[in-house]
This record gives sequence, structure tokens and C-alpha cells, in this order.
Amino acid sequence: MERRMFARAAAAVLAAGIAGGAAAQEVTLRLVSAFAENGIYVQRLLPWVQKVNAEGKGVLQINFIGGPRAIPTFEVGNAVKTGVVDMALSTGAFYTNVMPEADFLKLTQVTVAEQRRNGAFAAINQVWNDKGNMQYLARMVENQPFHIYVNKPVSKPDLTGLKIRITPVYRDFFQALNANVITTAPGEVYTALERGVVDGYGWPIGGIFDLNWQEKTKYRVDPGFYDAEVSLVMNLPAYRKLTPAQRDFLQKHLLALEAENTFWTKYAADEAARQEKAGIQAIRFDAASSKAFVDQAYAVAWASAEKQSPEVAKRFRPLFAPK
Ligand code: 173
Repeated sequence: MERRMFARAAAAVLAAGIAGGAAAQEVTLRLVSAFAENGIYVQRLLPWVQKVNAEGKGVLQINFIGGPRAIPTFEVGNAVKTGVVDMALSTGAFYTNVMPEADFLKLTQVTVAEQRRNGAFAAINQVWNDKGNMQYLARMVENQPFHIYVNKPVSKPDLTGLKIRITPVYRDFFQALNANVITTAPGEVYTALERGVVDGYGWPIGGIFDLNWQEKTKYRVDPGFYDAEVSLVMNLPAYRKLTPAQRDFLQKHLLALEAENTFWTKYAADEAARQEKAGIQAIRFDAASSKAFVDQAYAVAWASAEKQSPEVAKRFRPLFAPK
């Protein structure tokens, strides 16, 4: 090629590159939720999305597609992994079909801020990148322990003879307590209770009113155990395609979202009071049994984690341990 022609061709390629770059300055990310749209998690996420969109003109926009009607709860993880959607609000228990490690995040006993400081967040991302083709973006729920809710009284930490709705969060622990377990998405809990298919269910301290489960709930077993993990995850190639400006913008807003997690402590107390008002009775054990109950919950879950993914469980455990 003659020198001048080459220069012209190079200029054309460069111009196209700049034009392409300019067009790529605003990206729109498709977001779905594995949790119901009218539930507390999505209700807290939507104002954040609005803020991102208001401040992200020309940089980054988020298009909220919807909840489990758009993509069924247990399929959301694969949708993120394969890039069917760019981003999702979910919990690890809903995508153990992508990697068993997803469910380990319920075992964190330090704040997400601390997880970012102590290397837990980076360690999580290494696994999420390698095994899930995902970027773990932000945890938007903290300080929401799980509980057992039942319609038959229990007097000790023993679920013998009871059919309990679960997700992977509760499976090993409730089985260790002799329950018969049935896995369902949150969207099927009400009907399962109504039809007597289950005698109870696992759920965090907050949110049972969102799907009217209080109508079908008599007791809550205390204390709670683990910490509900609800997070934003993103398809890894989509994340890597972001320009530095887009990534910085997103990161700033993800940290702002996490900074609002102080909300959950008061919400837990408010929801417990609301349950009491609705006639849901707390079943409490003595101090020694309560401690044994919580200790057993963690022991059973870590034993299961170490069996499912020994190397990752070993890496996570010291990083998730209380300070
Ligand atoms: O559906 C569930 O009970 C569950 O696994 C979960 C996890 C995090 C928050 C709320 C529910």
C-alpha cells in the first residue's frame, strides 16, 4: 500500500473508532429481580435505579425489566451467567445451579464494608468471575437473620414431622432438625401454606407481609440465624465492556447503595413488632438452647460448604468470621 493511502485508511479506521466510542458512551443495562417486584428489596432498589438514570445520562442507564414473571427466580443466575440479562438482584440460594458457592454468602458475619476491607469481597469476586461468569457488584441487604415460621407449635429445636418450605439457604440445617423439606420459590409459598402442602417456611425477619404470608403464619421461632444476602450481580463480559468512566460511575452508586444498609437494623425491629401485632407468636428457647441452635446452624452450613467446595470454603471462612 502506498504511504498516503495507508495514512488515509488509518485515519478512517481511527475516525470510525472515535465514532464508535462516542456512540458507546451511554450504555443501557438490562436488570431483572429474582424477588417479587412489590417486595421490600425491589422497593428499595427502584429509587436507586431512578437516581442512577437521572445522574447517568450519557454514561450509563439501567432498564428494570421486572421480577420473576420476566425470568423465574431460580433461572435468574443462569440468565446473568449467559448474558440474557446484564444485571440481577438475587440471592445466592437462587443460583446454586450456577455454582454451589453462591449460597455461602449467607455465612458472612462481618458487614459488607468490612468484606471490602478484609479481602472477602475480592475473594468472592474471584469465584464469581471464574465459576459464574459474573461480577459480584454490591450487597444491598444486611442484618436480616433468617427464621423458621410455623403453623404448629414447637417447644424445642426439633422439626420432626413438619413439612417446611425451603431454599438451599435452610436445607442442611432444617434437615439436621429432622424437618421434611420442600424447595419452592418465594412466589409459591402462599399457596403451599394455603393448601397445607407445608407447615411452615424459612424467611428473613423482614418481608413476610409483602406476599401476605402473615395470614397463614402462627409462630416465628427465635433466634434467627445467618444473614440474608441480597445482592446485585452482573454478567462478567458486560461488566468488562464498560468504559472506565462507566465503571467508575457505577461503582460510586453501588457504594452509595451499600451505605444505605443501616436501614435494615430498624426494619428488622419494625417487622418483628408488626408480626407481633398481627398475632404471630414468637417461640423462644432458653439462652443455652438458643446459642446451641445458632451454633448448630453455622456448623451444619460450614460442614456442607466444606463438602461442596472445600477449597473455596476454606478461603471464605476466616474472611467471613466475626471480628
Ligand atoms: O427464598 C428464601 O427463603 C431465601 O432463600 C431468601 C434469601 C435471601 C433473602 C430472602 C429470602
